[in-house]
Amino acid sequence: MNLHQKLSLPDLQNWIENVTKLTQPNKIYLCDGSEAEYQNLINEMQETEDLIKLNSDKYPNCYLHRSDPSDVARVEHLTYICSNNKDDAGPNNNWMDPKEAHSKMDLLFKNSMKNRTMYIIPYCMGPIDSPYSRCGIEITDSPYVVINMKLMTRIGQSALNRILKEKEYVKGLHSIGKLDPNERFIMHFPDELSIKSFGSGYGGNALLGKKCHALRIASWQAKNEGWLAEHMLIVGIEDPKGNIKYIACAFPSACGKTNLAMLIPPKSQPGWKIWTLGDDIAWLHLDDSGEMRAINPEAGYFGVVPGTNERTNKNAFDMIHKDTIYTNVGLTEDNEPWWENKNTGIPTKDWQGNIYKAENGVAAHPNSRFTVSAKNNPSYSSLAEAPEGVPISAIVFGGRRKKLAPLVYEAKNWKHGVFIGAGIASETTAAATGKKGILRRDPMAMLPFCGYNFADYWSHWLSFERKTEKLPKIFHVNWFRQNDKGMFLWPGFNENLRVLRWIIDRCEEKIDAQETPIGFLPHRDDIDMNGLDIPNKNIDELLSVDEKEWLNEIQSIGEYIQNFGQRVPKGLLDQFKKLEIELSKSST
Ligand code: GTP
Ligand code: SPV
Ligand code: MN
Repeated sequence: MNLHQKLSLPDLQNWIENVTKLTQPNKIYLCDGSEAEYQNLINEMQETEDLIKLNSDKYPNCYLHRSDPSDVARVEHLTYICSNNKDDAGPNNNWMDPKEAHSKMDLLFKNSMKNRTMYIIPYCMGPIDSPYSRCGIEITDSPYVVINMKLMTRIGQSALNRILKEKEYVKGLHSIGKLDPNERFIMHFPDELSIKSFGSGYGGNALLGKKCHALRIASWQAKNEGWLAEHMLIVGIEDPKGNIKYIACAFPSACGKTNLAMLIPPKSQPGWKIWTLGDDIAWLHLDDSGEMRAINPEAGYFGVVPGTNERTNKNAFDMIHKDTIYTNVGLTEDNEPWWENKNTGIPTKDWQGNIYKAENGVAAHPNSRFTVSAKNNPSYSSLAEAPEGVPISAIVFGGRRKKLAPLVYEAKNWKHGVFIGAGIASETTAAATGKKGILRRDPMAMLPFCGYNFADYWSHWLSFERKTEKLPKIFHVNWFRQNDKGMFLWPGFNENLRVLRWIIDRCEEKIDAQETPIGFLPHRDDIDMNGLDIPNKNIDELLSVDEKEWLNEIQSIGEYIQNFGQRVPKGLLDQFKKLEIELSKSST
């Protein structure tokens, strides 16, 4: 069969033909998703030095990719939502008129694949037989993208079969161009279900199934169809009796999702187990009975490397010792990957391949990443491929905040929970270019990823209360509180299970809590501190609410949401007013 016959959908054939004419590739290759194809690409990329083979005794089937030094993170200022109607994109997005955006992009794509192979990657986001899954096709000139998509999604013939049957799929066009930051744009066309990305080979900018499709485009589809596409991990927590509860947690980029999703219970918590469903994205649907269920649209992890070690995240540490693509880490003399806080080995080369000198800074880029199939995770859940997903008992929001936000608190009801999500603030991290450590509002951890106007997004969240009485409870956590010396007050990582246990106890209505204006906080004795050596004053600080500071916080949230004007739902403004009144009363 020739390519035309294999892609037997007129719309798909036309698109491929148009892209071919525009980009002028040397060769066209339709990916079948096989292991042999993966291995061939790996071999070719070693020849072109796009990949370096790592020490095969200690890191079998592992490779290092070094990206262009100017292309190491997402570029929020170059990412656009090109809705037909500007107001649909909202103040939370950069917007460009779709016609203008297409002509700008097509100029860049003109002849961009000359002397290159054009890869066609059919992919499925979600279990291949799930009614909740959605497909797409990414066209790219980057073999690095192909091998990453192979690990991160389900690519190849089965996805193509589903596309030919459903006739609806997201069209993603990608070229690395010249990797010139001045010719780099990530454009989304939600009304057309299409994406055009040029000039970057970095994960979130180039693996179009991930943030571009599964969040920006999918969030818009979800709004129109009554579901949610969220920047959330999904995890199952098994108690010593064998009961498993599932929760979904939204934390901003590089704020602990991967770590929480594969936590190993500390020794002092015998009998508890953690099962990973997903570490970055959740698609949430109400089933026929009104229960909220989640699937993970992805099939692999694109995780932050620095900080991963035996103590912080042993599952990830073990998992990335085989079948892993590393991007932008350092190297040891023995050709082993090295990163900050690996706690073993000595780096000799930095992430750009230069001789490593401590005085020049880090060996691994702070946003260096691993790509690995979820199947390699020791805590991979047997329900991760279940077409019907898993029932969600709690939604947990979080952020990276040195001050103010307690370790954990619970929303009083759904509306209040939506307000808490809308008010998330977090310190910026290396996952995006720009200044780090700046506190910014990041509603539902979706600021860089919501494909439409936040005001409409909040209305959509609120609408779920009218659809079902079985909604999950909503919580907020903060693992990142510091004392005045800059030390973390909470040990975090595996010890976070203690907080998850409180959350589950609350969901099961096993314990009561202290009511405060910002929500329900744990009674000190209800968080199991057995085996932890934390000064009482730290615990008091972690579980306290400074009402004066909170009044300032709520007013700043109020100012933020009012930037979204007339479209902000009344339900959210009411929450703001109620809280402002309550806090003004109690803080005077
Ligand atoms: P994205 O992949 O960018 O969406 O990030 P993520 O939310 O999955 O974050 P990840 O789990 O990779 O953690 C990011 C950084 O935070 C890593 O350097 C971790 O070591 C660190 N981290 C994660 N959990 C904790 C915690 O509980 N406490 C502290 N102090 N640091 C943490
Ligand atoms: C994030 O930045 O939230 C990530 C990495 O998960 S990326 O895929 O680049 O978006
Ligand atoms: Mn993420």
